[in-house]
Amino acid sequence: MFSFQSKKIYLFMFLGIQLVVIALFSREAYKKSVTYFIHILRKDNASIPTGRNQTSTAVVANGGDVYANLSRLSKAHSQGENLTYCPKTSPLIVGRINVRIHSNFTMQELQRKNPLVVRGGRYRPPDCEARHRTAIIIPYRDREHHLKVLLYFLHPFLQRQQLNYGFYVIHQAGNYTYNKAKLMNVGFREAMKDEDWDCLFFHDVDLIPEDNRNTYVCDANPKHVSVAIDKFGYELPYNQVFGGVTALSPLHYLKMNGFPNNYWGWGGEDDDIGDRVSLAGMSISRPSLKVGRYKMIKHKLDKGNNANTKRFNLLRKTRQTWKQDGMNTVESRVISREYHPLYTNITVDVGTKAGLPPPPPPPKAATMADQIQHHG
Ligand code: NGS
Repeated sequence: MFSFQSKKIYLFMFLGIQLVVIALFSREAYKKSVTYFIHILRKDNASIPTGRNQTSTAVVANGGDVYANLSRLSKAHSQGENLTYCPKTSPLIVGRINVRIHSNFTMQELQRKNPLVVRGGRYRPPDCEARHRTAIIIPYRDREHHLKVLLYFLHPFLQRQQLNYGFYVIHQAGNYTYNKAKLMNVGFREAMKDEDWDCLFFHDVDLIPEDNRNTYVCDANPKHVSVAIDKFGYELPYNQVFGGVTALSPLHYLKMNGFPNNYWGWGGEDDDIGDRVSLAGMSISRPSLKVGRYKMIKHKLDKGNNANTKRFNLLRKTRQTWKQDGMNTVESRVISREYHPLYTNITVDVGTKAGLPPPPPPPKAATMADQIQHHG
């Protein structure tokens, strides 16, 4: 059937194909070994930050330990009162961080890992004057495990960025339906009493940042920070999203009259906040998907935080309501302010849909009869 000539052609074609396959394989192997060496070089770079004047960031190729070499900081000598400003880009910043969620450590151990954090969860770099003052505001109820994990990762993350920072946990008292946005209004008010913060990070307790180049400082516009969450395949779920982790300066915050107080239960309040940004004439800024990466700690639905069935109606009215409801109308009663070693805990009664309950009666002055009884 086949002539000798055509057999020869097939033989050459077969040999030709084999040669192409061999060439492709060896190219792949070559590529792999180059990538391997780059990886080793980068790893070395990341583990030894080279000094204060270095401006580029050290990249941990496959995710590094956020505590690596951090003890160097605690050994740094303070130069007294007149510190010079920290460099514009911290030389301690690493790139990708290995976030392995675990909580098999005690709070005391965590304190020992962060020896420069002082009462109330406050920190400032020991050897230079921070360029930025950032408050972390965490709305909270009954998520002890999450808080522990967040503190574990976020403290060293922020120290690497050479920030002056403070942690505020805003704890809703009682069992009434959760109101996250109102808690954030309280957080803003209470944090600003302490210090002239130039940036406030409103931070979900279950989101752990995975890239240290995601700097916790404010932009010229309100910033939506948690743009790439593992739960959403590290993509923005929709264009107007403004929940999770956001960063606003006090000026941004006041310009949009803070956050709404009337969203009780899950959902919608973050979309309302996003709308406020544009209604107040600002726009949303965002870090890149590469840097704004977060891991979400998995959890079951919270008790007392069912989906808010009124959220769609409320959202339709934001344009009419944002100036009448927000920071200018927030009513709450702070029950306690506790200064823990790694955070300040503010427990607050935010009331119910019907408003705040009447204040508790003042402690009764001891009557003469009580005093006589007391002295026996
Ligand atoms: C939207 C919600 C937001 C919520 C976002 C992501 O649909 O409040 O989903 O939710 N808006 C409304 O319901 C109007 S998540 O999947 O992270 O639980 O933040």
